[in-house]
Amino acid sequence: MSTQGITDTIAALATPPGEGGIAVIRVSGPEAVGLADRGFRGKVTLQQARSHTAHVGLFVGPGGEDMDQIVATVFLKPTSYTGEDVVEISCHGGMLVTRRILESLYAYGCRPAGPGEFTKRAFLNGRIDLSQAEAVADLIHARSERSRRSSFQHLQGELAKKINALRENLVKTTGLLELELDFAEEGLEFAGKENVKDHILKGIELVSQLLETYHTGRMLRDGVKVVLAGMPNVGKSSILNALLKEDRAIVTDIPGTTRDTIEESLNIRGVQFRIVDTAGLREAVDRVEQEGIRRSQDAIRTSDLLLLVLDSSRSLDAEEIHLAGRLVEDLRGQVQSIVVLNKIDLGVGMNGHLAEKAKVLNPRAVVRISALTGEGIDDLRETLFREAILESGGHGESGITITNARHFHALARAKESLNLALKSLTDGVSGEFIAIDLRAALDALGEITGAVTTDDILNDIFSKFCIGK
Ligand SMILES: Nc1nc2c(ncn2[C@@H]2O[C@H](COP(=O)(O)OP(=O)(O)OP(=O)(O)O)[C@@H](O)[C@H]2O)c(=O)[nH]1
Ligand SMILES: [Mg+2]
Repeated sequence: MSTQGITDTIAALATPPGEGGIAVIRVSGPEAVGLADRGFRGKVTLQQARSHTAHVGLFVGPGGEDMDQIVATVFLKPTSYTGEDVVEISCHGGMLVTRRILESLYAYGCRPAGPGEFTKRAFLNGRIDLSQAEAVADLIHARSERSRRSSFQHLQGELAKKINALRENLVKTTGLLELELDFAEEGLEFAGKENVKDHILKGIELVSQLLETYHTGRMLRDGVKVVLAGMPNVGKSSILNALLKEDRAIVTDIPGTTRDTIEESLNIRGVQFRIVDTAGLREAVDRVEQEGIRRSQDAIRTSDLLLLVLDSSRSLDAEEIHLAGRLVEDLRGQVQSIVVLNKIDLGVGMNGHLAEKAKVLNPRAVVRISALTGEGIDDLRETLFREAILESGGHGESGITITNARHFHALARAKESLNLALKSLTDGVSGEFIAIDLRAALDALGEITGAVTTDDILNDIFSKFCIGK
């Protein structure tokens, strides 16, 4: 696959639509310089311009009318973003200005770019590999510092480097195995069983390490889902509000105030959290509440971290204790949890029984707070941060993290094939079959960087981009 045959020149707004100081329109393709030049009036023509130079001038439409004063920056192939000739037109950032300039470019012979088409061309021209192309989208969408850092690392080609090194090793091993097959009659051995085994084992280890980072990686990308759960009136909504520092959820002293789940995002020291407030758990009094509680249970099951909130100031009746006990039973070992003892401003009541029960959950931490006075809220934030990142196998700053589902599934297939190869090897199966499994692993790994790819994969990836990227 290559851009041979790409003859059209594309144009699109690269900055967000709307009003701003400046906007940038990107033009890329074999005719980029010539077509942009048709609207450009400056001291030199863009065709005379050297690569990586910027030129002030006017932009005029096909009817000769002035549109705006612009700066045109010329990047000649191959050292441009797309690997093709590129002109970036910086104009004033108005909806109408950008629209008129774009329309003129279309009139001059450019075609409107599709979603992700610039980045797709960069990939097809070998400027970046597929994992880097995807990192462009992830970087743009990064909402937390950690996620930005991880995407940037992929953009720098760190993941590709690891995958390529592994592929090279496996290619060599597979090559030797296949060579051996050609000389089977002579009984020659090139690969050496131990050597092959060694390479496969190393491959499995690396792939497993990468796979393990996915849970944390996904949390970094989408945010850590933290669910506030507990009996009615214990102060779940108050805690949500205290964490957000705003009056987001309705708080009253009527048990059963929260009906529907509420989700809000919160950034703690660069980590994105999705905090979910839920309806208090009890035998529901009406159908609305019943549905609310069903949603609470769904949220609890799918949480990354559960905050089990208890009212530390009062003792519970038998039914409440029974329900809490059931929740604790249901959750045992399923979800990581933190026990939050709320309302400490009221003094400690007789709720020891439940706190005792909650120990079955083997909570990562017990935090004492007052959502009313704010005492302990900072401690709760710190605990959230620590548990979510440091304790969940979270990674140092330098380790590579898998954040992309496509990469995860490709790695999982590679691991499966490597395991099959290992089994065949230990079972003494013919090298032919081992080579087939290794080839399958290589293909799966190659999908990550785009060394092996199909139009379907590419379309799927780039259709998720916005236009202009
Ligand atoms: N004294 C004191 N009162 C609190 C504290 N936190 C919450 N409350 C009060 O407890 C009552 C219930 O608070 P909510 O936040 O609505 O409780 P909830 O758990 O969301 O209740 P449901 O939505 O009914 O499940 C309200 O009157 C709050 O003002 C606290 O730390 N100290
Ligand atoms: Mg509530």
